[in-house]
Amino acid sequence: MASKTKKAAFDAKKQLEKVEEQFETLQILNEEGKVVNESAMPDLSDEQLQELMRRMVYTRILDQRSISLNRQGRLGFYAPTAGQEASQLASQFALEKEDFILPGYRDVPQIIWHGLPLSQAFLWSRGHFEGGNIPEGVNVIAPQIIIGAQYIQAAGVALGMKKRGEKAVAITYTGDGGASQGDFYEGINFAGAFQVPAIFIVQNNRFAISTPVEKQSAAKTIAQKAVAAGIPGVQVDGMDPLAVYAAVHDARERALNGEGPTLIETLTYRYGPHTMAGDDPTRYRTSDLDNEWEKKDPLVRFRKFLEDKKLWNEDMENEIIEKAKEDIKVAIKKADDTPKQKVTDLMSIMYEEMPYNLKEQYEVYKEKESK
Ligand SMILES: Cc1ncc(C[n+]2csc(CCOP(=O)(O)OP(=O)(O)O)c2C)c(N)n1
Ligand SMILES: [Mg+2]
Repeated sequence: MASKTKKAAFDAKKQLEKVEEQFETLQILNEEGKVVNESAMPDLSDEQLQELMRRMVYTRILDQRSISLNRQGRLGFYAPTAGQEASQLASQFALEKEDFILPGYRDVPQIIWHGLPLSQAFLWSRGHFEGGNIPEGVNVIAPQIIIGAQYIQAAGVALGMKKRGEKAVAITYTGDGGASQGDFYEGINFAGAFQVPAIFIVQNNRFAISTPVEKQSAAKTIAQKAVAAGIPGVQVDGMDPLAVYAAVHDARERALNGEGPTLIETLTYRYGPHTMAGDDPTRYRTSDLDNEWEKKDPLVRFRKFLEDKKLWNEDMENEIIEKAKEDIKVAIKKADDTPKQKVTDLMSIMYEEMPYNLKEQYEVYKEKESK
C-alpha cells in the first residue's frame, strides 16, 4: 500500500533546473554594439570584421530584391532571411572552403557565400535542375525542404570526413521547429556516438511557420537537447555576429581536434513571412514582438561597433549596396538566359541507366519537344 509520506525517488525539479542553468545565452556584442564579454572575443582582423559587415549588408539587399523578384513572378520558392544575417553569415564566416554545408530551405545565403553562384541560387528557386548542379569544389548540397533530414546527412558526411582523415567539418542548419523532428535527434545522437566532426545549428527564430517556440517543446532551451546525445551544446545570441562566430569557430576547432560534434542554438528572428507562398505573420505575431526583435538587429549593432572603431562609414555601406544590386541584376539575367528545362532533361539527369518504361516515355517527350 502506498504511504502518504513517501519520499520522491529523485528530485525531478532540481534535476531539470541543474540542466537548464548551464545554458545561459552567450553574447559578446550587446544591442548597443558594445563588447560585453571581452574574454570570448574572437580573433578577427579589422579586414575580417569589415568583410563580415559587407556580407550582412549585401545579404539584406539580396533578401529585399529576392522578395520583389518573387512578387514579380521572376523567382519561385523563397524563404526570407532578413533578421537572421548574424546567425547565417557569421556561422559560415567561421568555416573554411573544405568544410561542407548541408542547408535547409532558408539557408541559401550561407551556400552563396560558400561559393554557389547567385544565378544558380535563383535557378534553384525556380525549380530548375541547373540550380542543384553544384560546381566542383563548392562543398554544399542544395537546400533541404524536408525538415531535419539534413541533420542525418550531416552526420554521415562528417563520418566520411573522419574515416578519410580530412581536416574539415560538416555543418548543418535547421530551425526551432526542426529541433522537434526525429531526424534531429537521430542526427545528433549518431554524430555523438561516432564522435564525428559535425556542427549542428538550430536557428531558433521563435516560430515554425505560425507555431511559437513555447508550444514546440517543454525544453527551456534547444541547446540543452545536446545533453541527451552526450555532446556539448550552447545557446548564443543569434543577433550578435561575434557570438555566433565565436561559438562556431570553437566548435570547429574541437571537431578538428577529434572532440566530436557540437549543437549550437542561435536566438534569432525572421522579420518577413515564413515563405513567399502566402502566410501572414500578423496573424500569429504581435507588432510588439516584432519591435522587440528589430531593436536587436544584427546589422545595426555591428555597424555601431565598427563605426566606434572607425572601421565603417556610409560610403562603404553604399558601395556594397550598389555591388549587391549589380550582382543581382547580372545573376538574374544569367538565370533568365539559361535554357528552359525540358521533361527529357529531368528524366535524363535522374538516371544513369534509364528504366525501359521511362525510355518509352522519354522518346514520346523528345518527339513532342522537337516540335
Ligand atoms: C518533415 C517535414 N514536415 C513538415 C514540413 C512542412 N514545413 C515546412 S517549414 C515548416 C516549419 C519549420 O520551422 P522551423 O524549423 O522553425 O524553421 P524556420 O522556417 O522557422 O526557419 C514546416 C512544418 C516539411 N517541410 N518537412
Ligand atoms: Mg523557426
